[in-house]
Amino acid sequence: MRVYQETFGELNGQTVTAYTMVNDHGMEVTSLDYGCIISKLIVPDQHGTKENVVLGFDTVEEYVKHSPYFGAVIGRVAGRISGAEFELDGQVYKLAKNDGEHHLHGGNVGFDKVIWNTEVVEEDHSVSLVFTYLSMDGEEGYPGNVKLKVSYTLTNDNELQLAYEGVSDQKTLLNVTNHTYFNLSGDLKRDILDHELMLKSTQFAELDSELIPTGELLSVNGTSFDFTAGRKIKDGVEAQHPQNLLAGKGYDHPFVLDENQQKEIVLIDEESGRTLVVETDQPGVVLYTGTQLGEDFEIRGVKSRKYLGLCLETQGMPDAIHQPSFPSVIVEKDEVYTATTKWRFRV
Ligand code: G6D
Repeated sequence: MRVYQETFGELNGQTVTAYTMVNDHGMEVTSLDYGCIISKLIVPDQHGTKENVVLGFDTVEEYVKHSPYFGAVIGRVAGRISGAEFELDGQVYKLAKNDGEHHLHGGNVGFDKVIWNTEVVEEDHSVSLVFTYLSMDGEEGYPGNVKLKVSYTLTNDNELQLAYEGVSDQKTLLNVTNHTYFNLSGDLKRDILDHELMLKSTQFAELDSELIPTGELLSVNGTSFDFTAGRKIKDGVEAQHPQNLLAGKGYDHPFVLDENQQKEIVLIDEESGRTLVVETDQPGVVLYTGTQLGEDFEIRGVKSRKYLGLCLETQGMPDAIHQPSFPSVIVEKDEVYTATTKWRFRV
């Protein structure tokens, strides 16, 4: 196991550093202190060929100009908050409207757009990057001074553990995730339409035309949203289900996980033989199939396009602050918020 770091670029006069963790079995993870962005994740295919399986760039400028949250930590609140405001104890908090009339992914300068302090921790059988950041009271409209810690730990079992922790000096909201776009084909050789996904989820959140949850949970039974026995992503592109059409011919939906930490999410690319197993302690996962990816830029020489990557954003349910039936994203004063997700790669 080893870690090395190098200067990646500069942002507003601040140096951006890239940290690369390498294990003994061909897995490498590169993360930036800018947005805790996972910019590269290299794993072998069934023939031992080591290739990158995430969407990312090699310059800060490209992230600033083009990135739809590639690889980034998302917060204070992942997903949309309808009307870009919420009420806590009779006080209304107004947030940035960075998605039409709504608030998305923590606002204009969310966790994905700040530079985090970084510490490297080396153990016998793992290496970790520990990112910390103090989000000040009123930042992006949210209450409370919040101390955040994000840890990425690479093991020799080809597993990356993502752990989030937050403590606020006032009651506030927290729902943190990572917005990595996966593409298991390797170096973006193909899109993700032939990836097969297995998801232990029998319900998903119905969205309205502005991608805001209506509060209704729909059954997956007999639909293109039923991944319980495995299903190719392209099914949701070709389906006529109103919710697939509404998501731009694909998926952009929160799924309620029926189980946690029981191999609840498995993504397979048959041609490369790569498998990703995701386990989490979070109640939900947003499956986003890159239906809004722009076509006006390249990603390491590959023209960006719809379906070039998919996100498995393990998290609380979007707009939970406005949906009493969803698990709460309210964090009390001095309460320790924690969330953990593991990505295990196999061939
Ligand atoms: C679009 O609706 C989608 C979001 O789910 C995604 O996170 C974002 O693009 C990058 O707004």
